[in-house]
Amino acid sequence: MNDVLYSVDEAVATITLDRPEAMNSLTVRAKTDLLEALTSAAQAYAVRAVLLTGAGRAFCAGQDLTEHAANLEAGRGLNDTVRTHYNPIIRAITEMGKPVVAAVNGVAAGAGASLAFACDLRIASDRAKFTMAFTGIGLAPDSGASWTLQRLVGPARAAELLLLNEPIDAARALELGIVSKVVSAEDLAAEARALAVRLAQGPTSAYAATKQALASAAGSTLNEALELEADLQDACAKTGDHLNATRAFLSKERPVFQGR
Ligand code: T3D
Repeated sequence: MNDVLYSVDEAVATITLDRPEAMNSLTVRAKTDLLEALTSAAQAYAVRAVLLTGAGRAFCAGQDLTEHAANLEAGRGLNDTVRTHYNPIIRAITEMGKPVVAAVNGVAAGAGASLAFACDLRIASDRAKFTMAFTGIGLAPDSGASWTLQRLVGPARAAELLLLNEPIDAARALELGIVSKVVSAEDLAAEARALAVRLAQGPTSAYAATKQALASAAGSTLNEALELEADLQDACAKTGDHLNATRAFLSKERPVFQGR
């Protein structure tokens, strides 16, 4: 991997977008690296949580517009890059049976904002900024922003953010519910890591089931949600983590989750 750093420690896979000179914007190579890193994290048994962040002063400025302009000028258009690259990345995050935390260290623009929205939890530095950017260059939302953003902030706010493309700072993002916590830039790495480590020590199977239930319920009827919850709960109830945690509760001890 050239444009993404990948490391695993304490069952947390940290994925760092690493093109700080171009605000971690996404070239084909960066997107390929990102998908490879996410796939590795999803498949590695030893990984139980993922932390996604950016190197330097940006989280991710979305599509690399230098590469994009070259494609346009050469008449290659979008080359179906959304289906080929962005959609698999978003699915890798949302379908991964492990929690994914975005540590939004700086600006998140366009597909960079979409990446953060696709994560399960978002913690931001006080220097973070979100700008939807798409309409600013005559494009419509991609990488799931039309779906995720309105679930985070409601349809009216999502329309406002996507149509007007006005940047919002970290404090406003917290107010709108886009991020769950804002910390100082100096504290972000440690705070986000502590959150990811906490999740990595949790009931991984139950987290996977929770992600699946939430994703499904967003487009299902109450009866469908009740049915899926029953199936997922049945599966969770058969895990060693559930048995051990129940025993620990009755013994007034802290549960130790093995993730299965
Ligand atoms: O074909 C397809 O794949 C379609 C898919 C599209 C998905 C999308 O993501 S569309 C949205 C693309 N992104 C944008 O439109 C954002 C463009 N960038 C900005 O609006 C601003 O740069 C930021 C708000 C992100 C940051 O502003 P600021 O003032 O903090 O920094 P800056 O001075 O504008 O940028 C710093 C450098 O990063 C600068 O390079 P330089 O002049 O120092 O050499 C700038 O050109 C570069 N940069 C920033 N964003 C991008 C970028 N270079 C390439 N691509 C970028 N997206």
